[in-house]
Amino acid sequence: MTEINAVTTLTRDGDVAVITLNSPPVNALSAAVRQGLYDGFKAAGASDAKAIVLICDGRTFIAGADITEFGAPAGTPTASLFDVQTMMEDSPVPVIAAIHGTALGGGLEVALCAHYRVAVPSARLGLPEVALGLLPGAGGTQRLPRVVGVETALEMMTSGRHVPAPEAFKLGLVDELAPEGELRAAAIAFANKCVAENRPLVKISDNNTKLEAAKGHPEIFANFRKANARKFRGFEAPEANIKCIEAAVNSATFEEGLKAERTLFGGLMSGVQSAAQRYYFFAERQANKIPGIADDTPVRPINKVGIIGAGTMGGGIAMNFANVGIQVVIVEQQQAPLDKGLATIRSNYERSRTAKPEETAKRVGLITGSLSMEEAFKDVDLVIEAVFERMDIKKDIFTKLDAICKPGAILATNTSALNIDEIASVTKRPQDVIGLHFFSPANVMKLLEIVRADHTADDVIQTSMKLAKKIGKIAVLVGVTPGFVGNRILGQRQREAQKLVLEGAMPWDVDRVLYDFGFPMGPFAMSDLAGLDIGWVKEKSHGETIRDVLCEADRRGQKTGAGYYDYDENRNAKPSPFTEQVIHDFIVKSGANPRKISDEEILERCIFPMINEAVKILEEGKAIRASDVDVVWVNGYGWPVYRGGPMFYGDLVGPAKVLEKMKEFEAKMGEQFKPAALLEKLVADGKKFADLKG
Ligand code: 3H9
Repeated sequence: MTEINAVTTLTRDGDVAVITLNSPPVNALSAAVRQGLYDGFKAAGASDAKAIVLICDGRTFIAGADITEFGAPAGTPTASLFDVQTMMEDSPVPVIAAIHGTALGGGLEVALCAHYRVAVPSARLGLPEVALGLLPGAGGTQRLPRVVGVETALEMMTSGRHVPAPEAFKLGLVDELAPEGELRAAAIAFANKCVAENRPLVKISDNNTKLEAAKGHPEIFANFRKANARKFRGFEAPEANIKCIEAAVNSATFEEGLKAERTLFGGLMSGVQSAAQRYYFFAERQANKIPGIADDTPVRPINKVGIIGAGTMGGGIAMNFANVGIQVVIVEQQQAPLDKGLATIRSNYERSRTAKPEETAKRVGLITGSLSMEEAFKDVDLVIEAVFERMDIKKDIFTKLDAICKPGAILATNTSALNIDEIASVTKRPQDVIGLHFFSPANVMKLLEIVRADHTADDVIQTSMKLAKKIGKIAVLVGVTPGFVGNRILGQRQREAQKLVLEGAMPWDVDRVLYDFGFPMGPFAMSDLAGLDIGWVKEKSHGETIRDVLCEADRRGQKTGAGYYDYDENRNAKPSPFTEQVIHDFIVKSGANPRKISDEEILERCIFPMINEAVKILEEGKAIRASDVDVVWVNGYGWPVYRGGPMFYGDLVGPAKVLEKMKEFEAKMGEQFKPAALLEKLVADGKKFADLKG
């Protein structure tokens, strides 16, 4: 064995040279990996090997460029990725990439420069750069469509999808599927076969057949753009990816296409969106790290979960566990709501069709119902309570759970607002009590706020964090505070949206500004969708708020064809003269004059108090770090990922500007805008929001 460098070795198996990378955690293309590859291929090429296999140790093939190097000052000059790729493509002997785990981004771009690819069935291949606000910048945009065709390349590159190896095999991206666990032997055997059969040295860049098919058909691109306009709204990277494939089709040579790719890649790389999306990639991973709780903290086994409440929330939560093979028992007080809840779960599964019918049946079978907590919960490892937001009801439930559940069972509440310390206080085991705040619909939404109460044990937190990952959630650990992190910040935006309307902005003005900022919809459109009558009681309604008047007029949102907006039969919204009149009357009644409010003011009034509130949350230690706030808002509240999150955006605007505006608003409109003391300090110290820790 020859050690090429710290992360690369070269070995020999008969006529085949084997280059092995070992650069944990994901064999990303760091400077050392690139240099190792370059020197490894050079050494293998200089030997008498008749073929070369590139394989990786550890959990995965190369998972892409090393994102931590992006934007960092260049170190000692090393071989570039292009040098490595040229060396591979021009090798006089066949080069075979042996793929397990994931071949992503630059990793797949390297593999595409091998003459052949062998993969195990569990491997996944893709060009996910779009998720980082980028495009494949090492020839991937030019090579992929040459292999899989233009339409498939468009879909793969703009979705960033990780394609399973069996599908990649059908697409021609993989030449042979190797038995699981036998990749090295299979790749070497494949290499020997190439030699024995004198197989051609396939150079993808030379083959234009699939591009020719798309030449003269600009409608392929036009249709694709049109079909995905909603999905791509606001993002720069999907369009740049599409342009690269257009360049592949329309350029006279491979090199010309490559040049277009370079230019577009450079544009994205220096832009704000990619910076935000790359920041967010690490923010999400950072959220898993809990200071003071080591990653190897033991977890409690969770094999059976109990849920109280078969409503929309309880049912959605149950599906998460059944989806990963965990048994669930749901308890309700009455048979009818229990039956209804279980039927809804069944129909949700049938409608979603995410799994094969037999798998769906298995999942449905894992969820049972009961009318007795005593019966159902005596052997559960975790109970999640998802009933009305009333403290007396929750206390009653937790008193019972304390008596019923086995020692060591985790007792969780899905409350979105109530004080979990108070709930825990009725039990003799507050160390086992935690908040698991799912977002609706709980089987779809990714975010999970895990709420640490005063006495919650470390292993209960660790178990919850690991369990969240297992069920596909993105978990953020937060502290007990009204509304926790997400809703507490949301409260600021909602309050300002309402106030703006009472000063003269129309609901559709506020919605438009927030929609243009990148939110999927504004607060008033959202209210109409959810139903204006949520929490509204007819008997107690006396026209005291705009909502009261709208509900009294039977304008209860989309479901009644009218709310803040008027809706046509296809639920298309139109500004409503009725609502406008209601608002006008309210303003006149208050003795004020409606004023013209600029889009800039709408945005700043909605967003800056959110940033200020986030700083208060960090000041109070209710979130661990600034980036956790961003993870909550991107995942749970539709903050556009290309703006990083409220904290990242705050840094873009500048803490000093946020402070200045909050002071200005405070002077004009009072206390609600009082800047957080920590915001004042942050500005005085010349620091950034990103520096804040809770
Ligand atoms: C690119 O390739 C551009 C090219 O076109 C070239 C242009 C010239 N770099 O996610 P995990 C770390 S762009 C550096 O928890 P999993 C990650 O931060 C790149 N670090 O594991 C974490 O560190 P820590 C295109 C990376 O098993 C650890 O690895 N490629 C990178 O759930 C484990 O990660 C991508 O976009 C990286 N590229 O998922 C793929 N990737 O332990 C991005 C990961 O300190 N990566 N890390 O927190 C992924 O999608 C997932 O990490 C992967 C594993 C599926 C690979």
